[in-house]
Amino acid sequence: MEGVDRRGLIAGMAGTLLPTAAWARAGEGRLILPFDNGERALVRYPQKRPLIRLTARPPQLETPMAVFNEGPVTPNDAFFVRYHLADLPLDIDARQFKLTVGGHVDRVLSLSLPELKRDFPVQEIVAVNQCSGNGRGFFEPRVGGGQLGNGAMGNARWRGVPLRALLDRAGVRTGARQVTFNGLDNPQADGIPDFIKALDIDHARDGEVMVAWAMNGADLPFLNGYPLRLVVPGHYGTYWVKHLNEITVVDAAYDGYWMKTAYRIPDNDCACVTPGGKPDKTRSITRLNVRSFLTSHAPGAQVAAGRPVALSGIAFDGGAGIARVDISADGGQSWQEAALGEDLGRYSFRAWHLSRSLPPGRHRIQIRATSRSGEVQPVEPRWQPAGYMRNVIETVEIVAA
Ligand SMILES: Nc1nc2c(c(=O)[nH]1)N[C@H]1C(S)=C(S)[C@@H](COP(=O)(O)O)O[C@H]1N2
Ligand SMILES: [Mo]
Repeated sequence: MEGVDRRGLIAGMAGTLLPTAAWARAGEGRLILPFDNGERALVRYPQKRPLIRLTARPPQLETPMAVFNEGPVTPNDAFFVRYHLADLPLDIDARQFKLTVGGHVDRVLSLSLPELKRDFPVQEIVAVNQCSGNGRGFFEPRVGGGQLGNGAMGNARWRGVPLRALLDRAGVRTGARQVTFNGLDNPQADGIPDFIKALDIDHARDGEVMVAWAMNGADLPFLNGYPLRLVVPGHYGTYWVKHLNEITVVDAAYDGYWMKTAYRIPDNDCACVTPGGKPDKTRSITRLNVRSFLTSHAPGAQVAAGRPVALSGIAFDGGAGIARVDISADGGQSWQEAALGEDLGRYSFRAWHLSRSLPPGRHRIQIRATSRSGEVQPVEPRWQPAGYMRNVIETVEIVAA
């Protein structure tokens, strides 16, 4: 599937640090500096522009930070890609495809794509899909797993059917506890179990969780789950099952590997432990915490001193919505409130802008978002062994001359 392999080129460049040059070349599809996380190869996959390659089998692609400066909605061809199982479907016949809804229900549904699109209410929601491990590569001390920069996130307008409508049509029987979701990718011979996720029945029926077939007005890109994926607004990407073809209502808590063993976080208020430590008790990961980024300037960017600099970026949280974004240019000693852009809904990226001039010298720009529920980004990074849920106040150093 992979069209471009620039490993040789990257190997030749190893060790060089060219922040602004790398940034400039990002558009040409050669090198990228994903915000302090080293240079990486860009590769081109079907329906995608060149993206940062994390792994090839299965494909895992990260979005270059510069893309988030194009606007609060992430273009389909730049949206990140994450898979666990190398045995993913390589071609799907939309005419043969069926979605089944079964298990603890009165009647099993088996729906073709035209039936799904025709026989149920249609709904749209703008929501952020972010991988639990987004920013894992910045954890100190280092943790195992994909060393992601901050590009394993994206925001899109999803269109589909509310899951509740499907469950109602199937008729959920009393005693139902959870709903499980399985897609067309298969378990691996080396023992990695099938990727199946579960939501509590009340969550599954909240009217917001949806089975989506379109993203930003087009069919889902193949690598983002064609022809159907689950959209779980405000929740980490792990629940957003791709190539979704099996929905099963169960009358017990589902205890498959991807719920019981993987995607667990420390069961305490901060979902964190002392760096290097181990939690005594864990729970399943759920909602996104509040985060924000500067997208207008890459680390090391040069700006004119003493003249207004247009700083801008994005903020989001797990569904309360963004109340405010504050910017510091002195490493967190003083803060100035930024203006917020258009509100596309409480699950969406929210753009922010601030114009300010900087005296000559190096400036540590910090971005701090506060949600409408009062959640604010921490000054010190929180640590956990799986490297999930990074949301420390990010710092980007820029140079005014
Ligand atoms: N079928 C399937 N769906 C999946 C996964 C997977 O491995 N297989 N990974 C999940 C994880 S962990 C994330 S972060 C999101 C990423 O969505 P994307 O690839 O569309 O960006 O897909 C989720 N859905
Ligand atoms: Mo993920």
